[in-house]
Amino acid sequence: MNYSEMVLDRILHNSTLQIEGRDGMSDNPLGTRNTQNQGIISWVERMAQICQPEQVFWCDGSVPENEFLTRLAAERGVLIPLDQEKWPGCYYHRSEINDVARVEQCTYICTPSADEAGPTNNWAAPADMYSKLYGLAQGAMRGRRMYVVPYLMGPPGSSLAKVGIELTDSIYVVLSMRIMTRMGEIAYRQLGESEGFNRGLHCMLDVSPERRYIAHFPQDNTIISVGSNYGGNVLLGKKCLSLRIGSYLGRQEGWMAEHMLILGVEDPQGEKTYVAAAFPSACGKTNFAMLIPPKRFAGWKVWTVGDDIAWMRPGADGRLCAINPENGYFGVVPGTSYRSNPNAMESMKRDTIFTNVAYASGGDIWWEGKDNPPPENLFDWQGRPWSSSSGEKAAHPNSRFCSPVTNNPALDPKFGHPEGVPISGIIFGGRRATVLPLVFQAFNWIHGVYVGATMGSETTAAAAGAVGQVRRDPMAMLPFCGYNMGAYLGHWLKMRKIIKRPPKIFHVNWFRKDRNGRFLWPGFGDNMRVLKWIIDRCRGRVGADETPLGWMPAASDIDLEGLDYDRARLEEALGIDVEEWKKEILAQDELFLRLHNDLPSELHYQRELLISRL
Ligand code: OXD
Ligand code: MN
Repeated sequence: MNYSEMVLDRILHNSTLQIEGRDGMSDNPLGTRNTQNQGIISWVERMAQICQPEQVFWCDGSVPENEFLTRLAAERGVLIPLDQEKWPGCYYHRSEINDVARVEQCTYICTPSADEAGPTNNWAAPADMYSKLYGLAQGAMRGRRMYVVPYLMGPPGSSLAKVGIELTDSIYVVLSMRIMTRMGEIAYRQLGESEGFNRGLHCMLDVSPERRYIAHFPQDNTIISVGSNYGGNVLLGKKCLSLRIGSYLGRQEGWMAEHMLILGVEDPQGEKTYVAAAFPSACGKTNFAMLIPPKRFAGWKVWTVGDDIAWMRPGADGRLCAINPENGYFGVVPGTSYRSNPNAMESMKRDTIFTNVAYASGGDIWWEGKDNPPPENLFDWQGRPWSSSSGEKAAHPNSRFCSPVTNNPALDPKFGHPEGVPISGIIFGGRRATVLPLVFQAFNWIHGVYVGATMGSETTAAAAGAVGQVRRDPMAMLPFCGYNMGAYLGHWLKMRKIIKRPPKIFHVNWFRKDRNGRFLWPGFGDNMRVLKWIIDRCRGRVGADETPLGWMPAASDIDLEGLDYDRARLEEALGIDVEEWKKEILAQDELFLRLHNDLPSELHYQRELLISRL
């Protein structure tokens, strides 16, 4: 008996509850129980006994169900239909003002010992957290529906795919999960009779930061999220299962769950090279994953496999193979335009849920950085009338679009392949105004692990808290690692032994600025020029200079044709300032001290080697 069951036994005694679903319309089968899996049935029953919903609604992910729930959400004001001519199938949602981003201070890893969660995670003892959260959930769905959402992360039939069941009292969550995951029968089929599914319970409660917990129980493959309705906290397939629980399972089962986009670069001869890239939240993963090459690269094409999460394991040929477990994009909206990311604009043109952008009467929407100026009669994300003189942003900086991947014109044809795509390169990158050059390549896998582990980035609006401060974010996984970060880095080192043909590892920084605060590199589509060098390195087609940081291109190695840009700025973007680097290495102390007990010694050696090279 695990901690969850012990706590449940204490709370529930012998109470029973009918869990057959109904939708209130006797001739309509929507909502009725749709699985025979005894593990699911008995767990749902126990959760319903705790939450005491008026009704249990078993979701099947079908079109009629989606229409029914969308109608209901619109009737209740959870979704506002947009102008259906202009935005077919699109809806607008406003969150509570206090519930607009992931909350790392409310996110817990509940392992039997604090050591297993490690010094970078909030920890609570599983029995204590179960008691607290089942206590909060008790009777929390009285007078409400409990939706049972079966979902599959990953392509059906993939050995990497995982099944989750999310119980939620939020229609917004159900409708978003239908976009973000493969929802319904497909999940039951993958699971069969097995009880090996992730158990996720979500209760909105009163959406108060006082009662907000996102708790993970890796040993039980269980997640409980209460008091929020914001995507990253409540779409449990995403950060909670795919990264926190996923990283824990990956270590046990010999694979990797990473905060990485996956893209394929096709050259004019049709040769395709796949890379995965880890950037912290809101640092341009979606833009990079959907990059449109500049005119100079006519005949080249970038294909998107994923924009946020990669699950990877060695394939039959010894290369690392990656799948995107998700089925949708939950991307940051402000700054997105036909100039910055046409494929994202195409992706959100239809069947999209927008959250916390600005709303114009008549059913239009707007955000800072959109191609057109703000329409008349605009209301900000809080519903207040807005004009350009308001002095505040109309759209929340972390406002989001939630769109099906199939809307993306550049979706890679291998997106749904169960075996995934072979990864030739891994790219790490942060948002750094100084120090970090535009691009360099690690000398080998272990050096690459050090480069990823010591990655730093300026904080963004994707998480609640101060914006713009440099924090160490190993592999962009600081908020998402479901166990001890030191052990996680050890897992990366171990993977080297089971990947016969490991990808090359790179670091990029699109955000370096000059003395006047201007970006040194144009970014966006022109990142293709750097990507081309990376691909050529992966394929052993181009030389590089050996520098203290790793292999680097000379400024003349980056193709600048067709770009109105001074090569001297590229030289500055590629520059290594030894004094700045000494400070950078000292700044890594914070991480090294924090992880000291569990940090693999290889990373200490790598740091020494870097010092000796400077
Ligand atoms: C995201 C995040 O939403 O990283 O992808 O916060
Ligand atoms: Mn992310």
